[in-house]
Amino acid sequence: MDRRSFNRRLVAGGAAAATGVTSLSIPSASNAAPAPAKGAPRTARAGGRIRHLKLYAEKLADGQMGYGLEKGRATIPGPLIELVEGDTLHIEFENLMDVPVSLHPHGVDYDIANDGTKVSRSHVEPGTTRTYTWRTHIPGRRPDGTWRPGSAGYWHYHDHVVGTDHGTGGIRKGLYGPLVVRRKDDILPDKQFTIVFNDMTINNRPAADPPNFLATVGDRVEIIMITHGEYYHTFHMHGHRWADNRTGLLSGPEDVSRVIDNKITGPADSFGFQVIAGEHVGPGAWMYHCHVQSHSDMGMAGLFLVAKPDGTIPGHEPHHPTAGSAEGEHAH
Ligand SMILES: [Cu+2]
Repeated sequence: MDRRSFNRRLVAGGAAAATGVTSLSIPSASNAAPAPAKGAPRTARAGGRIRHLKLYAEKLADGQMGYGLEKGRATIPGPLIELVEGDTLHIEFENLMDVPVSLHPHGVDYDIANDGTKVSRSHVEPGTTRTYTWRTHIPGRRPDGTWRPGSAGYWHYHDHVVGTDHGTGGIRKGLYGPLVVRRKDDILPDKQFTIVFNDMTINNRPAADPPNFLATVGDRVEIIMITHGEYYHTFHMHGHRWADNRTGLLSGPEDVSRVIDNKITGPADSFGFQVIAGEHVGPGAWMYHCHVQSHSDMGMAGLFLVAKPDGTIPGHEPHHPTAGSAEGEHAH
């Protein structure tokens, strides 16, 4: 069992219960509007909350590095941080490592003192703590009449100081994580999985043991896809398609967003989407992989396991012990 990434969502819930910190990892508890009509998907509440989170950076037993919500429980990728437009997040960030580290977000609003870089002296020395503040805003019209976009999107955060002033060493070793900002009334998923193409790995895992993700037919599954490192990749998923726009969903029959099942993605790109697991295609062990052929041949491939309601997956036997643990750990 890979304890680094075991059941991240439950760990997040436990941390919230123990410290009084609002969990950011469970949308049903923290970001959902009041219960929807029977059968309708849950949607995001209104933003505007002030939220607090404790986050640690630490070295992992195998020499990699990770972010975690509790000491000794860092994961790669780091914890899912989820906000609604209008929210402000204060992150009390503690460096448990013996080298300086930082937290640098994409997509949200931060002033220069919260940039998370050495250039702006906003990094964190070993053994010390710093509070980073991220803000978000709703869309609206500027005084000059032009349209100002909101903060909503599938974003990410990462270290910007380990190894070089660009955090090249920290990112390579696993200091990155997903950041989702919802818009009020956005549809919330049942399950969320983060897939990071980092150099030639998926989530810094060895090629022989890539992450598999488990869902049940009919689940509304959200994929958060991030790329880091040196290479360009193409993210492809078998049997499922999404819209190439902010939410990955079509808003209706007039929405002209292109529907795709393959997307080119380069370093620091991020996108996300929701699918209904097995819709039109049924259960199965559906591959997902980089579609650069040599990359998939070198192991940049995993499984989106869509089970029948009885828990079985046609044609798939999770007999391999490592694959079995991988399926369990992300099945939150
Ligand atoms: Cu690739």
